[in-house]
Amino acid sequence: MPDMTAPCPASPSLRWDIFCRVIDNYGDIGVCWRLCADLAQRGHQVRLWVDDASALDWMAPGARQGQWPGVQVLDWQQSSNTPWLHTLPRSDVWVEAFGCEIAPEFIAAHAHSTGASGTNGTPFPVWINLEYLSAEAWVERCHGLPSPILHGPAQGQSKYFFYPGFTPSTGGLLREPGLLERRQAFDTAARRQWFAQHGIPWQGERVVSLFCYEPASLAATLQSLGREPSPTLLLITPGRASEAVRQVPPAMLAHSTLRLHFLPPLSQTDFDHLLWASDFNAVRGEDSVVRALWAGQPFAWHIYPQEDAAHHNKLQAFLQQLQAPKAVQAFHASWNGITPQPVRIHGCITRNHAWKAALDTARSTLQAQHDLTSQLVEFVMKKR
Ligand code: TRH
Repeated sequence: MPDMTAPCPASPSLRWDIFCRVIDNYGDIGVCWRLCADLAQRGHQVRLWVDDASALDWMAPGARQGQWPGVQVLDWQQSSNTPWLHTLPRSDVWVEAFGCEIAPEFIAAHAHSTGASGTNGTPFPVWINLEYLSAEAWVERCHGLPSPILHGPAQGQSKYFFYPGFTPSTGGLLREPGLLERRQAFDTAARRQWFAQHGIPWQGERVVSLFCYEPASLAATLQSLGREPSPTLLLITPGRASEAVRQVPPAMLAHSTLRLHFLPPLSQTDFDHLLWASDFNAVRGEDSVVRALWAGQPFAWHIYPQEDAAHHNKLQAFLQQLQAPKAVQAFHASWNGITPQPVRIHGCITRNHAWKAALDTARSTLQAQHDLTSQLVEFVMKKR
């Protein structure tokens, strides 16, 4: 049986242009950066065009200064600087992340050097529209579909929809080579050392990390946790999670067994370590939920809310995919404000053996599938 945890068979080094517009929060740049770093680690050359790279200063220190071999971070504005674009080496792949649109000047500059149909002897780049992650059934139907370009300098070409997902018929999940081995090697000693390095006052108690928006049942959940006889250290990420905790009425946390510790922003590498070092992870959005899966600890997901409540189906599909026990489903419904159920932390945050078992099974299945970057490279090679 082939080793599916390894990247797909060796492929030539390609040059990639990855486009990212930061809408809000950190998921757009977080996912794009992980993809860039993963591609570079596999020997590809990547240019990341982004309209707001500021989060990279803590997420990937040195990235903006060009200290990550294989990745160049470029200002989105420059992607319409036609004279300068003509001086750049031609790329093999374009990735538009999450529906952001490449500047027409960029497309025109490329079409000029390759010919829209590759008639100058160099193929037009494979053009990928990288979509958001969902476990819903329609993802399998839409993954890989072409979308013909009907107008403009790239007329006659196609973009391809590439959907991350949880089944072999989707684009898979980001999982860089060696991740699971590094996770496994993060033992008790490494955990203790990581806490010490980061000035985290761990006294051997249960550790819960908190990365969320403003969960409907945050106050009630923290109150319940604080009433447990066994103590908990809550590690709170900066920004919205910290603000939300600060809004919890102090009386609800009085005489509590919960200790609060506010964290500074961590690099993506250390964010992973946080998830590995915690017994339970409350995560949010797209990237951190995948990292929580790979971390292997029970978790709760605060899904990114959409105006039309489309996230309700998305959450349900995700929990079904993982075969989440009833108690976990109920916790998610209250955490995400979908139902005003009373909060029950048992079965999800505490006494969560069934949830852990379900996640172990799901993770083994996911590990046996090719990761997103391997699949993306394979897809591009087929389309070239
Ligand atoms: O920040 P998010 O809520 O991003 C969201 C979601 O992805 C959502 O689906 C998307 O539509 C919206 O953005 C536009 O959650 P996410 O996706 O987990 O991204 C957070 C990133 O920040 C992730 O890569 C982990 C990283 N991170 C760190 O590197 N260090 C930190 O200290 C923290 C708290 C996060």
